[in-house]
Amino acid sequence: MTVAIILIILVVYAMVVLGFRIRDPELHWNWRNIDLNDLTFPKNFVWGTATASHQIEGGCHNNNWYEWEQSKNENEESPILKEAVSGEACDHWNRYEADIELMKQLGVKSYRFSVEWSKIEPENGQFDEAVLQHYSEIINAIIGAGVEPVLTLYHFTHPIWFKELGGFEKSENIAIFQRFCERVFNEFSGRVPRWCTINEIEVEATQSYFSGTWPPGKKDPALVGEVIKNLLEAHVRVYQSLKKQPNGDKVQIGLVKNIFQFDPYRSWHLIDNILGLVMDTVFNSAILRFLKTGKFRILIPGLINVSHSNPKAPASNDFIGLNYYSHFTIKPRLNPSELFEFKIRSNETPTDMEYSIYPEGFYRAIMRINQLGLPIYITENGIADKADNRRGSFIRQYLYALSRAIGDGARVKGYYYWSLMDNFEWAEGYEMKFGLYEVDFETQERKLRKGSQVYQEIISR
Ligand code: IFM
Repeated sequence: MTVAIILIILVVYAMVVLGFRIRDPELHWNWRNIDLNDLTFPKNFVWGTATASHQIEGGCHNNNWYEWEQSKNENEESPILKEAVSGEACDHWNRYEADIELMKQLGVKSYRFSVEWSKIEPENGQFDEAVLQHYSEIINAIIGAGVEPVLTLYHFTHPIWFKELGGFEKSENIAIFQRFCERVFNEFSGRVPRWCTINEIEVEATQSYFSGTWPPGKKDPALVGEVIKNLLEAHVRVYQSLKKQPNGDKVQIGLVKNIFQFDPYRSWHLIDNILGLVMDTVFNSAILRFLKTGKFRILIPGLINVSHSNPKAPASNDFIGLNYYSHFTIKPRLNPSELFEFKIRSNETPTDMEYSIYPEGFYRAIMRINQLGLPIYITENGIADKADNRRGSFIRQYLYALSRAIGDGARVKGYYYWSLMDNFEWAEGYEMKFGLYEVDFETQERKLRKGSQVYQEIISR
């Protein structure tokens, strides 16, 4: 009996730990043997930078994040670090021309930005022509500067009226989102050659419905599954519909997927491995499987039980956008309200966010997403580094990893640094400095950071 139990434990251990290791092994390179100047990028490789409307524009007073920023919990605390509100942000709405000049100085040839649904459709079914005209002028200015516009239709924010209808918790609301996407597409598809439908489905669903740190601040794992399912379905329907609109066959449309690996804090530890595997299923593998096969399933007994299928999903991306920052190293916590924690290992270099610098993970993520068989754009990659003492080496190491992945067969067509300038970093408010340009939020002055010059240099080479 005892022998049988020990055997069962060993088999489970081997299946989980080894299975995990074999599928996506945690790489570590010996950086002393690596020549960081050994970079090769294909001809016509696209160098760019990225932003999102709520984080930079200012004046977003009608969306779910605006409401969230004004809210307080039962202890009268704001959900945002240092009680920040997005407010005027970088005032990009008015300063876009000067900001496009900054892109030219960097040497980037492409710019990924998002449009603000709550400004374009302030009431259900009512579109604001003046706002559409303003975006049209921004797009013209981008093109006029010799930069290619890449437009994201949904980057975490939606109008308050949409939230009140249940947002993406309800599948019947997908049609409303689709109507908004069609309207924007029909305005700009003649001038915008690449479109991202939805940004980081998995991040929004887990932050908003698992940790509860983003609006609507719920902690309900079942809703995590439901919202991921609805956002995936929304992507497929929007893709299918936009492809049938004028210019649909001429432009590229794709989803933006964030990959964070969930590596075990201790590689030998069964529980760390199981936790990593479960997190990876929700965050990565269930979504990648849907994109590849059209079948979606998450089953975590007692927490999430959701399934869906759409045979059109495998043919619903002209490219895939990959956002990559780092991995999380996970371990259990003996606390009934928080069963696990992410802990940076002592031998890793932290960023200002709660994760480390991990360029090998960038290589892993690219090789993993490459299995979809689609052209890849790195739609975001960057570091929060207020002291600017890691940004330069971050850029060198991550671009080395990218070049190596391309050398090993990954079909990466372009890279967008996150972000053009410091901006409103969601629950972290203005504390996280992701910008190539530092922003003084009192004076709105922008200044290129020293570490960012590495990006400028590599582009010019
Ligand atoms: O600022 C965010 C962005 O909105 C989505 N991807 C990650 C970035 C940095 O955290």
